Amino acid sequence: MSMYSVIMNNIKMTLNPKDVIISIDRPKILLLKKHIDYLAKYGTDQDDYEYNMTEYLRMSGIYWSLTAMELMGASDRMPKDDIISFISTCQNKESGGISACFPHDPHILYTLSAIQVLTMYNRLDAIDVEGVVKFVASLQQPDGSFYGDIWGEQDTRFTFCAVMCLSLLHRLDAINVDKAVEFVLSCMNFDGGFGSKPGSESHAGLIYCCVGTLSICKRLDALKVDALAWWLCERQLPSGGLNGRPEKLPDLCYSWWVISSLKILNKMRWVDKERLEQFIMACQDPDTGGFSDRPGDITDPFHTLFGVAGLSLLGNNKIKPVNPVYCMPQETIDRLKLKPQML
Ligand code: GRG
Repeated sequence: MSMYSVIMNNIKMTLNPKDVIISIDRPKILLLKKHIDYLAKYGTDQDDYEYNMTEYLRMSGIYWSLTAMELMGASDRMPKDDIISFISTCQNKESGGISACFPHDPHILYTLSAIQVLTMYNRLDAIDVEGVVKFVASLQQPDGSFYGDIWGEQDTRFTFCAVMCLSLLHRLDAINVDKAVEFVLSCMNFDGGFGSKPGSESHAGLIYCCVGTLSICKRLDALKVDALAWWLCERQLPSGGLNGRPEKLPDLCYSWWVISSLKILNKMRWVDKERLEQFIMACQDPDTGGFSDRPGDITDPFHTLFGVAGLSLLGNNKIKPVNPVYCMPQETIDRLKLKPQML
């Protein structure tokens, strides 16, 4: 590509980025009760098509719903006893790992979700905690990285899951933390961002995972803070929404991945909070309740958590404070006396 086309493309992107237009009839205020009713009802019809098609991520689904409900002060609307006994059935007796749903294979992501849920309920006694520690530690590789499960996919997401999970259990001593940090730093790019493995493109979701890992391991000193925060705030589009990397459409979930990272870096003032709040509000469905990825799309518990948690970071006083590293209520993190590093 000639220098002329590079410059022309840059001008085109600046003047006309991929984005959405928010129509004037989209919601502008928080529909709290609608969201509580939506999550309370979600999963009660076990014949529902969508419910059955999402079995492979059930454990994370419970984490997304429960966390959103906790933040909205309505966790009593969730079936606590059923959730706790469901989690017990998902722990694999040999490996100690936890699956999304019995009889799926255990995976570090669902193991983390289960630990987050049991921590919020203060019910770690419902599982074999030593088994979980053994499972997570068994996934660390000689280069410090983590596999997600026995099949060997390597990704910075799994490092974050391992570190967050063990820190919630106060068992970071079970892994080589210095090596885990070394692997994360080997994924840092020239733009200050991080990808899934060394040399992979920077992506806001993975930046959250790497910044979160470094925060828990108290190694934020290793970041190129200004370059990284600049890349993150450039994710905001004229609609106010954020994308996850250049030339992509905005998606509500980046209101979490980007804003939590900026919060940890103490650079939230680098985005336009009012326009972001307007975008998040526009992603609510006034009929069904819940939030969607973009205004007018179908809602789901994943985007509902990140809508609620994003608004919490923006300081909405109808929602409880969320911890930007753990994506759990700040009161839970305080109860555990955890102090992730913040700049
Ligand atoms: C405790 C909140 C919490 C998370 C656990 C698994 C994990 C740790 C974090 C996932 C971070 C991540 C990679 C988020 C991105 C999710 C997403 C919308 C991916 C879509 O990627 P593309 O490339 O989408 O399909 P874009 O937006 O780039 O078009």
